[in-house]
Amino acid sequence: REYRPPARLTSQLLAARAAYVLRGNDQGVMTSAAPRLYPHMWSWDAAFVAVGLARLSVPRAITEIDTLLGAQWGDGMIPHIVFSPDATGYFPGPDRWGCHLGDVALAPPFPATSGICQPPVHAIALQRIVEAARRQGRSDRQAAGDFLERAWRPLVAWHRWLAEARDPHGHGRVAVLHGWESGMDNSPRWDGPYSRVEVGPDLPPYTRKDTAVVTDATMRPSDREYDRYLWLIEEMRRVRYDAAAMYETVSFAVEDVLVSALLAVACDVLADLGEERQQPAADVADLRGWARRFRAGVAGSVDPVTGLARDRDLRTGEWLSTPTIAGFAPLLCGGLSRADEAALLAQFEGDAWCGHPDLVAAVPPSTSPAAADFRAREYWRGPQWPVIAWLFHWSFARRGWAERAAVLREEGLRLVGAGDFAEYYDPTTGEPLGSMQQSWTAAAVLDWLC
Ligand code: 9YW
Repeated sequence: REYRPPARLTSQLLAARAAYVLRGNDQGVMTSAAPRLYPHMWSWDAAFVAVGLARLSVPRAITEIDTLLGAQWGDGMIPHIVFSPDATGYFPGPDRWGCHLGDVALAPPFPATSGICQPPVHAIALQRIVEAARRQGRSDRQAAGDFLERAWRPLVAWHRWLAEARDPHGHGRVAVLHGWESGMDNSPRWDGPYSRVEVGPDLPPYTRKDTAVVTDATMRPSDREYDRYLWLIEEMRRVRYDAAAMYETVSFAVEDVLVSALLAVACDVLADLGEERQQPAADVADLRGWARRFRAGVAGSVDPVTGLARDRDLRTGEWLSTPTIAGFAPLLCGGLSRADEAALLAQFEGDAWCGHPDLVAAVPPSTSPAAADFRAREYWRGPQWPVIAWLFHWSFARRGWAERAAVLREEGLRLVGAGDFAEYYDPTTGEPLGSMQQSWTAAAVLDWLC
């Protein structure tokens, strides 16, 4: 509790600094997720970055998503990392993934990519770009219209791939085959499934690079966790990233309730845009069908005792009920009865979550501060992530809960007010942690302030 937060910047200065961060991380046609720790493009970061960029330059926001879609795989998957040809400072890099080396049929030869995906928030970026363009002049509106035309098929293909390759039995929940696919790498949600991943004796040796940048190793996943992360990649490589084989064989396979909720929302957002802009009716019908299916899957995961949504381990069949922010997935996509939704909202705002008395800012921590698993400084095990606050803010606004959305914005700005644009924050002290000048943090702030 020693950290003493510096003074809050004015909104004007904070917005200017956020713009400066995105400018500084801009490599031309892609924005690094963070300057030193993550010198490449990450899939869901790119979508949030585009939301922020849309406030500065509609064409530049469009370029960001064009670059990402340029790396889409032949089956529709959008890879979780698009490697910058100009940067090397990240492990596992392209060679460890081995996707660009020729024997992975579906991967593009260039740019090099990873072989897994991340949460499908890209339709949100498209919608925000279209919306930002509406407030601009004719050329931006034209550019956004053309972009929608060109992004339509790739985005529908991406959602189709998630629905088919990652939910082949129609459970209404998307399977993730690596903790990284959830975007919440070492969340306690995954402790059970990871404990069942047995690292093979033939895991090729490796050297981490992240702990050279974030020198307080306790803020990052442990070496044991990394062994498992790398082992899963090994398993995927051995089946040449074939989606069906991966779903059957990779030793980590979990239905992710947050990703499922985001897919449901993203399908509706895209379908709304498609209807408005005369895209093919058959695509719109597919999107609506997936939205319904995944919304139902999310609602069906709710724990009758706690009211929180749950992930499900596909390898054991068991529901995973660790109380993390993912438990609030139904608030993003809807689908609960009014009473259940009201109870879940009360829980979100209550003293085990946003309203916990120890919190500096009332935005959702990644894990409940009231839970045994809570670690205030350990990555996805407790800290507050501004981008997650933004996501709930955006969803609440979309669902018509204007006052609640306004509170998340105000509290989110309190969290990031000193202008470090940290990756995550200690909820009990407000100390900025992980990487500074993180792009998606700056993007969230820009959207909030501009
Ligand atoms: C890593 C880039 C990414 C995010 C993830 C986050 C982290 C990468 O950084 O993962 O190597 O730890 O967990 O959600 O997209 O910001």
